[in-house]
Amino acid sequence: MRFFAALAIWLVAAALLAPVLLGWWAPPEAISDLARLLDDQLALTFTIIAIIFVISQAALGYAVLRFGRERAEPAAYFEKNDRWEMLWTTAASVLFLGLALMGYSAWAEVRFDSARVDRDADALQVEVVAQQFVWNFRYAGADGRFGPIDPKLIDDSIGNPVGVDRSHADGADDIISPRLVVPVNREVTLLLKSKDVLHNFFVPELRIKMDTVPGLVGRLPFKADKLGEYEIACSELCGLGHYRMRGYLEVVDEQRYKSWMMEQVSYLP
Ligand SMILES: [Cu+2]
Repeated sequence: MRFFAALAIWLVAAALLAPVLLGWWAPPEAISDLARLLDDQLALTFTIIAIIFVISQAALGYAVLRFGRERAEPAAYFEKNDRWEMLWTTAASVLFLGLALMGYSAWAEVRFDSARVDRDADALQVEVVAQQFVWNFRYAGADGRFGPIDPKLIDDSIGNPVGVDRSHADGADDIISPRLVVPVNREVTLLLKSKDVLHNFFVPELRIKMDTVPGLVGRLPFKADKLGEYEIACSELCGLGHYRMRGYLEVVDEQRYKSWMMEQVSYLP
């Protein structure tokens, strides 16, 4: 009986490890330095945790095998052992604090360093306006300045879902697109906004996600280094149509970006 109990423990442990070790579970391809940095951090955490997991599950199975109930010899009993207590508490603290400190730089990279306003100067700024249940992307146009916004001007039927003031010089050339098109290897800063409820901007390949909060502007920087089309998912349950709130990020070369921009300009009212 104890043999089967030990075997069951080891089998369950193996079944939990298999999807990761055999590559059945893997995140989608990373398309930025930051995504790879986060992946490395995750891999390091998983590796350390997996080693501890294997050792502890092996020991658990062994203990069941060795000291199972049918055995005549009882396991030694002791109330407490300060030395062991100290040892594993210290080991766990060092491990968790160490991982947190190592991961901190990756986290700070997005939340502090690259999100700094003064680093935005050369970045392509794109405003992301979420609404139930679509994504709108606004580019500042040739003048590089976003026009003022007035909620009274919001009108989806004339292609003005964000309410940009077209009569203002800054707003006349603003481009509004249902697709997020960015040049490859270019710093991009997204300015996240919401028209109604909480949404969440998530691109799995970039490993970035952030809430869009009504009344606030979230800054989300990224630099994609691989051409392609990637899905943007709304990652916050935002209403009945949440499941179909999906957009696309298109990473294109500089030339394609320019021609796409020209095309958009030709659609301007
Ligand atoms: Cu949503």
